[in-house]
Amino acid sequence: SAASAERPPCPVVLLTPQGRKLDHALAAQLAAHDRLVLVAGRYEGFDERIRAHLATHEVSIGDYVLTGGELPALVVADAVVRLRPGVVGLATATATDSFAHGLLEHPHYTRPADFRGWPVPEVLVSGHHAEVDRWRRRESLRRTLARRPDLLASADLTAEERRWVADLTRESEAATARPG
Ligand code: 4GS
Repeated sequence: SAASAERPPCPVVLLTPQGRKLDHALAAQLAAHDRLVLVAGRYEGFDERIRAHLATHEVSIGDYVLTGGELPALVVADAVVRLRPGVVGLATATATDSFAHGLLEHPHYTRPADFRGWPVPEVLVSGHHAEVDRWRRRESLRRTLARRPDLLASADLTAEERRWVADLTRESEAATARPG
């Protein structure tokens, strides 16, 4: 019998600069399905009948032009597959990472605690886990405010985090206004 009679419908994604820009929300939506068809074109666009009758999604990985849709297909596959259970070591690693909670990641440090005289921030070697968590959330907000303030508008922040954003905004405004 026809495959369509045996399996639930699955997304059929055309990779094209004309599509919706890939983001975490779209990756998560695609990851909710057990199957995914990615359609990559080369040189010209797609036959309009593929777009009109077969595609369920048109997705772009960014506003630039490549020679084919294969790399965009791999980008979508990678972003989607890592959201599937068991693919990334800890289930929490993907739940706590950057775009899952709508903010940029805080800085990361490894060892040694001093490299060429550049120290790891003291709080991170203190062993105070609650303080480390606070530092990370604050640095995540600092980075998001500096580089992607647009993300803060839709981020889901606690009252304390909103206070930090207000403080950090004042700090950076003071730094900009300061002469010299
Ligand atoms: C993209 C992109 C892309 C467009 C494929 C010109 C060959 C090419 N696909 N996101 N024809 N950016 N596709 O550049 O998805």
